[in-house]
Amino acid sequence: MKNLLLIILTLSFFILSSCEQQGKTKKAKPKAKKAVVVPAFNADSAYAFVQRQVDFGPRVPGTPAHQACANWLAEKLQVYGDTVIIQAFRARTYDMVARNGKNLVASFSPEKKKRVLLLSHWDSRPFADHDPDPAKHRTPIDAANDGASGVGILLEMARQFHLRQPDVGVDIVLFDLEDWGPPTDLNMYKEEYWGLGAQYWSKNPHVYGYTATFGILLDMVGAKDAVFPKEYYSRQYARYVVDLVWYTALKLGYGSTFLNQDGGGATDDHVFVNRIANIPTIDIIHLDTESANHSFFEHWHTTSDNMDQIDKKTLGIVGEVLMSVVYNED
Ligand code: AHN
Ligand code: ZN
Repeated sequence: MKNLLLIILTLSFFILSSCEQQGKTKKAKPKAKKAVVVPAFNADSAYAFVQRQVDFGPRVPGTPAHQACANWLAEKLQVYGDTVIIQAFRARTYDMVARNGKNLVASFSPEKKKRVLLLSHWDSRPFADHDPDPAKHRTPIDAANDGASGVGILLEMARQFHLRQPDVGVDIVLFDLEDWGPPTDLNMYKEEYWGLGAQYWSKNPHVYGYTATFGILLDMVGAKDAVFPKEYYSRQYARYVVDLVWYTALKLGYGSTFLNQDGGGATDDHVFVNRIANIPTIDIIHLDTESANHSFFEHWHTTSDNMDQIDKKTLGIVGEVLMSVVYNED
């Protein structure tokens, strides 16, 4: 009897101590950095996606070109994405007119809990209010860079996600009605007149209770020799995302495009995503202090924002950096 008790005690000691050992080794094991193969971003494909949008003509909400482009974008997203949601909404512009917009949402691995949000706007500004020719200040723009460039990059990324899913879940949201802010000459600037699609989505995300680990907005990411200083609101709201993206670019050899330099603020879609949806979101935006009257890319809100400004090399740099960021998440 005494012997049996001794055996039981000895056995349970070893069982317990081996359990503890297992637990210890598990805990002590450092989290190994995963070996990642990042698929190659195809800049020719991204360029073709930009061209295709511009070919519709200015995608101004309420026009046939806008409607036709929405159909084409939805079609592409349905091919590449696991789920697609078309979020139709109405929003009032500065002139008190209620307008119809459509945010387009494509989700990849929608079942995954950890998610990255990729953003751009697909509408075209109805007014070339910064054109050197005042006669053109109410002319709609091609918006090759201010709109189509970011969408082109995201469509190419969607194509890549479809070929090989990243470890993290991804949502691509193409916002509408970003660029219907009041023409400068009316002198009625207000933050809330911009980013109407982003404001709507941030208040009514495509999935109830939706959130993401972080978000990245692309705006004017296709011009020749584009530079991206660290935009002000991105630094305020999502410093670690700025650091992650700019460090990734530096490692890939793109430190002369993603400048290690603080930039001014842009009243862009990411401001609303940060404030209303509470998702830390940065804006990769072409800021240029040399531009006349504004601090954006040279041909911002002019009739020259057309295909002549689009450079495959810039699309390729931004695409490669973003692919690296997304495929390195787990
Ligand atoms: C302003 O800061 C007024 N506009 C930046 C947002 C924007 C317009 N991006 C492209 N077009
Ligand atoms: Zn614009």
